[in-house]
Amino acid sequence: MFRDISRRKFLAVTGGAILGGVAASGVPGFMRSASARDAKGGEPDRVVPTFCELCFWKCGVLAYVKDERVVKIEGNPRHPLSNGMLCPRGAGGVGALYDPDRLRQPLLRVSERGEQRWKPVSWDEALDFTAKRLGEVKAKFGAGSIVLFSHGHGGGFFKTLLKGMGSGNVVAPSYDQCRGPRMAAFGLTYGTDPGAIETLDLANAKAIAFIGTHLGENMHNTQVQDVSAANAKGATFITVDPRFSIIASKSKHWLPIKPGTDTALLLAWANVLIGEGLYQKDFIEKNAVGFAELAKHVEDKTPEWAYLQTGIEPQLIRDTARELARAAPAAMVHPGRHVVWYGNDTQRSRAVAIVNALLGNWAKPGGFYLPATLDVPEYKTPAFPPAEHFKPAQKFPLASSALAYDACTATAAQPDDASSVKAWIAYGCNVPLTLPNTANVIETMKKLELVVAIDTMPAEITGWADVILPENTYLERHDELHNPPFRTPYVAIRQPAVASMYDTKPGWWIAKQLGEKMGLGQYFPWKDAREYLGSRVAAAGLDFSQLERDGVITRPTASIYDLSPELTFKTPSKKIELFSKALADAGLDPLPTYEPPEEPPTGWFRLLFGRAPTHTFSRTTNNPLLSEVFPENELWMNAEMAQSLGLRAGDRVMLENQDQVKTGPIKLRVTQRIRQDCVFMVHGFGREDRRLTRSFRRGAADSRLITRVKRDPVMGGTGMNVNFVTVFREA
Ligand SMILES: Nc1nc2c(c(=O)[nH]1)N[C@H]1C(S)=C(S)[C@@H](COP(=O)(O)OP(=O)(O)OC[C@H]3O[C@@H](n4cnc5c(=O)[nH]c(N)nc54)[C@H](O)[C@@H]3O)O[C@H]1N2
Ligand SMILES: Nc1nc2c(c(=O)[nH]1)N[C@H]1C(S)=C(S)[C@@H](COP(=O)(O)OP(=O)(O)OC[C@H]3O[C@@H](n4cnc5c(=O)[nH]c(N)nc54)[C@H](O)[C@@H]3O)O[C@H]1N2
Ligand code: SF4
Ligand SMILES: [Mo]
Repeated sequence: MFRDISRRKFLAVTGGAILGGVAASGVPGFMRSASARDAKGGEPDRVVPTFCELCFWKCGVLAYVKDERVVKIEGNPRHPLSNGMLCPRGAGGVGALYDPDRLRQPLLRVSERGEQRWKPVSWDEALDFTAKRLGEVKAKFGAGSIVLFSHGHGGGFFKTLLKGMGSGNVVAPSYDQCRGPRMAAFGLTYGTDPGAIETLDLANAKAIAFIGTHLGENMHNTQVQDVSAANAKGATFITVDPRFSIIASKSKHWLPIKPGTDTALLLAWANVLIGEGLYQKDFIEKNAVGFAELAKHVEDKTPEWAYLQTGIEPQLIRDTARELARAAPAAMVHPGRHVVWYGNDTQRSRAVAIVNALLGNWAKPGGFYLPATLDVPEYKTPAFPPAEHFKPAQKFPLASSALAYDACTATAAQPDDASSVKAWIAYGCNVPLTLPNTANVIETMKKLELVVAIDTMPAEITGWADVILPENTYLERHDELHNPPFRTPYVAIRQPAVASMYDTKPGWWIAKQLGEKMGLGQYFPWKDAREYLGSRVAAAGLDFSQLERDGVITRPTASIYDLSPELTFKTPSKKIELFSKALADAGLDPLPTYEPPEEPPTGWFRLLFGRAPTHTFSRTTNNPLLSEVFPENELWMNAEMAQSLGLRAGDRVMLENQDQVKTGPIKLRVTQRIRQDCVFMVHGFGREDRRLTRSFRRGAADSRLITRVKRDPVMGGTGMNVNFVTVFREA
């Protein structure tokens, strides 16, 4: 199958880079692969610059094409996110293109949902069906009954379609199952969130504390490069994690915290910084409100108090706080990204924001920098009709948008209730594995009038869809421009390296066709994506042919720091709000309070989960190249616990949670690198679609065991680290 790319070579390069990286530079994993000539034994016919979709960081890549096949992918040296390097997943993008299990043509269900019987149809038939059914649902239940679950860059075209229909229900698990609490917390404290490409000056930081956030497993390319640079310059890392993560292995201090107690640690750090007068006094005086209230609030949150909660020795709490203070303002507590852990997550993220404020690192080298954007005007289209919404069962005062979890709950509401959800459109979002409690999501989907899936692969979501619209992969399509706020302002283009394989189509084309069939053509007035992109780029005064040639256009940044003593923030007080009046007004704690987590009963473990360097959720678990490097997930268990349960490394074990949900088998990894009270697995495995020949039933799915969530009272995030499991050998 891989007649062009040598699989062995890929394994040698990626595997070597991960391990070599760990050993040498400390932070694992990207690869600067061999030259094009090495890869294929000859010059490529062309090299097409585009950007990656193996995760959502969107690094610039160069696709080497020979005989109309992509033979290799490298980092685009011009692109400021990749700087010529990719993470192993990005390099494995060829595997996404040539996965023989890909969806190949539009499919219509011919039986009950869940029976997985399909009939291949023409695009015309699939699109007619979808447009007609969406129209019927809208006519009967209103536009507010239609929801779009979206993840991935092409989702924008479907958002336009949804808004054109009059629905405001764009939901994203990357919000309420991911970084929502951080967005709320930094919004409340600083008036702005660090953003999708976090505005962290990691490379210049002299001390960085990582609260859980497991860079190294979390392979966001630019950040891994920046942290490697900081490491090379001798920065001090402090990692707070119940598990000895890759970044913990590169840290001066590993704080193996009791899960769910981080807010106690952060308050104790604030106690030390304030109590010992180590905070940036002048910065706080000129730039923050609520210091007196904060000082009083943390007065009794001593390291001795925190020790009883966290299990971290008081002296270590003091030492690490002092170490951060010594490096300040070039010191930070990394704000993390996936922060929906225990329900009180916005408050924990507020504590992170507050400790950063005490370090005085806003707009300072080695702290949070001020990004810039290369602005590209929008394509002019008519205004959308007023947006209708479904009615969530519970309202959250500071949720920035409709929530994915609520969309699922609202689907299960009364069948005749006009405010409940009736149709799901899923774009690049594998809802049954992505929302907590797979079995519940599946039961919910049975109640829907319509499920539409736009995907590249068979997946749990496509298995339940009425119609499957197969998108081509990122290497075969144009897409929306990418110009996020960043230290280097830039605009990047995604463009096809090779023609579409099979009978697959780009997302922009699918959305435009549906729009036209639904009488919403005015929102897609352009002929094709190239015309759309070209006209936007020209309106920005940029050269489109340069963008097509280089893949990216950058502008120098004036300055990403502001060293003036007094800054202005986008909060109501125009200052950093240590004490949050907005939270007080909403009846919530204006200063972060610590809630002790529920303890696992004796004999039970807390279930934790995270990433592996070579995979992105369920996106890559079937990828022929990446699945060979990391074929299945394992269950991490502390060695003493394994011994007391009579379990051995490599055993196939089953897991059962507090609600008698069982899953597995999964291979046991016995290690000293995790606390005794928890177990850990990588998310994205335990696939249940038989069409996935490489990942079907390999490993286990955390999502099935997450039958309980604890909602964040501020923004509605679903804290998912609140499930307990027992572990036993497979019968
Ligand atoms: N249990 C559990 N749940 C989690 C997490 C966890 O760790 N554990 N993590 C949470 C986090 S942090 C996030 S951000 C969310 C992410 O979860 P999702 O929003 O669901 O994102 P993915 O899992 O990446 O989506 C995968 C789907 O996109 C498809 N896909 C891949 N490429 C393309 C493409 O080019 N076009 C289209 N149309 N489809 C494509 C894949 O085939 C797959 O079906 O999950 C959250 N949910
Ligand atoms: N390779 C790869 N990289 C990715 C992704 C991917 O799928 N694959 N996904 C991307 C996305 S969308 C996101 S959101 C990020 C997610 O990556 P991060 O934001 O880094 O995610 P976390 O949930 O912080 O990371 C899980 C870590 O938290 C630890 N942990 C669990 N409970 C606790 C606790 O109570 N306290 C503390 N201190 N630590 C705890 C776990 O042991 C684990 O090491 O990764 C991004 N990068
Ligand atoms: S971090 Fe890796 S997977 Fe994500 S966009 Fe960059 S190269 Fe692709
Ligand atoms: Mo995420």
